[in-house]
Amino acid sequence: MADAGVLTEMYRRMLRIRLFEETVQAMAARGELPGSIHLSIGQEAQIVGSCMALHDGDYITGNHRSHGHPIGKNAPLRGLMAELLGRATGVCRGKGGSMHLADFSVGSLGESAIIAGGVPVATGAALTAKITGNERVALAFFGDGGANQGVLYECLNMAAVWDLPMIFLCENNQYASLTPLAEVTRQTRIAERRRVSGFPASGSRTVRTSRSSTTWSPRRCDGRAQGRAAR
Ligand SMILES: Cc1ncc(C[n+]2csc(CCOP(=O)(O)OP(=O)(O)O)c2C)c(N)n1
Ligand SMILES: [Mg+2]
Repeated sequence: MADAGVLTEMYRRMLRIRLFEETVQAMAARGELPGSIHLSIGQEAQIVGSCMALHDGDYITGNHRSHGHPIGKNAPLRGLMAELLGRATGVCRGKGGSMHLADFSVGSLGESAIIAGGVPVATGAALTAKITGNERVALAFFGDGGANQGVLYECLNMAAVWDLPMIFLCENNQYASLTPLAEVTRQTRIAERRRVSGFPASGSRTVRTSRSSTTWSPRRCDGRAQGRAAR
C-alpha cells in the first residue's frame, strides 16, 4: 500500500482529470469548443497510476482521447484548456486543439488523431533516451482498437531488439468507438500480443477507480479489463 501522501496525490490528479473532462463536456455541449472531443472519463485511475509510476522528466504519448494524460503528469490545466479553445496561450499555441495536445514541460510529447500514431513517437523518444543515456523512460498509451495497428508491432519489435526503456500501455475499454473488441480480434487479451516480439511482461499493478457515473469499467495496466464496459 502506498503511503497516504501518494494516495492523496493520486486522488487529486484523478479528480482534476474528471473535473477537467466534465467541464470540457459541458463546454462542447454549449458549442464553445472548436472541433470534436473525446473524453477519458472513467479511465482516470490507469492514467494516474501509470503516470505517477514515472519520473517527472519521462516521456508520454497519447491518442485521440488524451486530455487526461498530461494532467496525470501534473500539467497545469490553464494551458491545456487554452489549447482546446484554440488560444495562443495554449500549450501548442492553439494550433493543436483537443486531439493534438502536447505539453513538453511535463514530458507529454503529444496525442495523435491517428490511432496508435503516438507509439512510434514514444519509441523514438525511448531510442533517444538510450542513445543519450538521459535515463528517461517513454510510455505510449494506445487503445484496444489501436492495438490492431501494424505500427504497434514494428515498435514492439524495435523496442525489444534494441532493449529500449519503453512501456506500451493499452487502455482496453473493450470498444474501438462502437465496435466491440471481440468482433475484430481472436486475441482479446491484448497483453499477450507482446509475445510476437519477445517483449517482457509488465508485472502490472491493478489500479481501481470508482464506477459511479463513469462510462467505462476499471482496467488493469496490462490491458486486461476487470469488468465489462458499462453501457
Ligand atoms: C489509423 C486510424 N484509423 C481509424 C481511425 C478512426 N478512429 C477514430 S477513434 C477509433 C477507435 C479507437 O479505438 P481505441 O483505440 O480502442 O480507443 P478508444 O476510443 O476506445 O479509447 C477509430 C477507428 C483513426 N483515427 N485512425
Ligand atoms: Mg477502446
